[in-house]
Amino acid sequence: MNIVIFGAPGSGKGTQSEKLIQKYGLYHISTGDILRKEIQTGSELGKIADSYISKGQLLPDSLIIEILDKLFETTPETRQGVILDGFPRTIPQAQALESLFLKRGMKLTAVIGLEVDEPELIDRMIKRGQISHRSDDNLETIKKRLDVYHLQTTPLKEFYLKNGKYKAIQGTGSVDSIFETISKALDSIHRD
Ligand code: B4P
Repeated sequence: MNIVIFGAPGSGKGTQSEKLIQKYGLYHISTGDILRKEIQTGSELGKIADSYISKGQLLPDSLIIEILDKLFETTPETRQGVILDGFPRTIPQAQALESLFLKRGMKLTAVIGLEVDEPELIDRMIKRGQISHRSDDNLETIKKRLDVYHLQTTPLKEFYLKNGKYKAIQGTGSVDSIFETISKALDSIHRD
């Protein structure tokens, strides 16, 4: 199983991914986590990532695609199935994922689209910011991230609806009830 978990910032991609990796034994690839680790260690990549993340912008496609390609090349565990959390975020990234999978004989099972309205997204990220102190979880940057999401990331929904991979999931309610809905959707795809 190779899954993309898709949604606006704060829609619960990371939260649901944690549960999905436990149930399905998938390898978790969170581009946000990868970049935050680089920032923590103060690497060159971390410095570049910080300059985009703290402004609520996406990193350049070429850079993020190179990171992913290297990760697949050097991580044999990705062959057991992956959950991609935060990638792809643009059409060029989705096209790169297609060739990345093709090169390795992997197939995309489904795109789980977590759908949450904007006031709830803002509320969640503000709350998270109070605990995480993430440089991008403040109101000004959150608004910028939502603009970027509408402009650069939402076209992906159409992209994946067209190829029949997109499964819309209501992303509000308890974490467990959302997880149950996702599991049912995945189990029915797997049975077919
Ligand atoms: P990400 O790390 O992907 O950040 P995110 O979209 O904010 O997180 P997510 O949707 O996973 O939210 P979470 O589960 O934590 O990206 C950060 C930045 O990195 C991007 O803005 C960009 O700059 C850069 N980046 C990453 N990938 C990139 C790419 N491919 N290309 C270019 N740049 C890239 O949930 C949020 C909060 O809600 C949590 O506090 C959680 O506890 C809470 N929550 C979750 N589910 C809930 C529920 N059901 N009810 C109530 N609260 C809930």
